[in-house]
Amino acid sequence: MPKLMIALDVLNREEALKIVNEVKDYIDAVKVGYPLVLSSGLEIVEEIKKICNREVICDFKVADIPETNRKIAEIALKYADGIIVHGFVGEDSVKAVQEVAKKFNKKVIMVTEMSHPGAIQYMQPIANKLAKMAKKLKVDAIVAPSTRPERLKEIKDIAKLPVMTPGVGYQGGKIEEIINILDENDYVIVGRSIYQSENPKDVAKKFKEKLNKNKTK
Ligand code: 3DU
Repeated sequence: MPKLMIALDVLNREEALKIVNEVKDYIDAVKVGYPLVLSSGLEIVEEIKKICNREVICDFKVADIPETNRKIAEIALKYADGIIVHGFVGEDSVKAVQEVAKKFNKKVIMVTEMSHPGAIQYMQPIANKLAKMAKKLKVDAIVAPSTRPERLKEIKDIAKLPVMTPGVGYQGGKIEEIINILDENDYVIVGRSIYQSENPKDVAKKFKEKLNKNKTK
């Protein structure tokens, strides 16, 4: 059964911790990004881990020269279990982050094709190449879109790596349409559908059940 990762894109510490506390029994991992870290500080990662004892990944989509990437990774990976980087900046920039991650025994997750409509414009044409690069570099996982199941499958088939897939819920992706592509090493990322709901706990539970039941193979 694929894992459920909550994208915790809320803008204050109290709300973030309250949601983690509510959903902790139904999630396998937490993704934090600029919205929460810029408003609450990177220490929020430690606080989240204290509450739920789950993997926490920093979605910083790091996309700079190797030297700057290295500095960002050194800071983020003191706290987080993994960091998301962009692949389009080239192998050297990704490798710089991998070197830091190796030191801390943490994960590097590389974006191939994003899930929003605009990703078709510039990312999709190079995404299969990025998937090949991810495989070559042996990153720990890749990001690929659940809004386009056929692309998710193609990218996963090329990279042969675990996938963290965003787009389920608010962006239109459906678990039923991707479940047969995924396995127990993959993560389905859900943000707004959980944290903006009236009852995040119930919604997280429902997503978890869907991930468990929906496999039709
Ligand atoms: O659409 P949601 O609210 O379920 O959130 C999706 C999360 O995944 C959010 O943090 C966004 O920044 C991130 N993400 C994508 O949506 C698409 C990508 O290709 C990569 C990350």
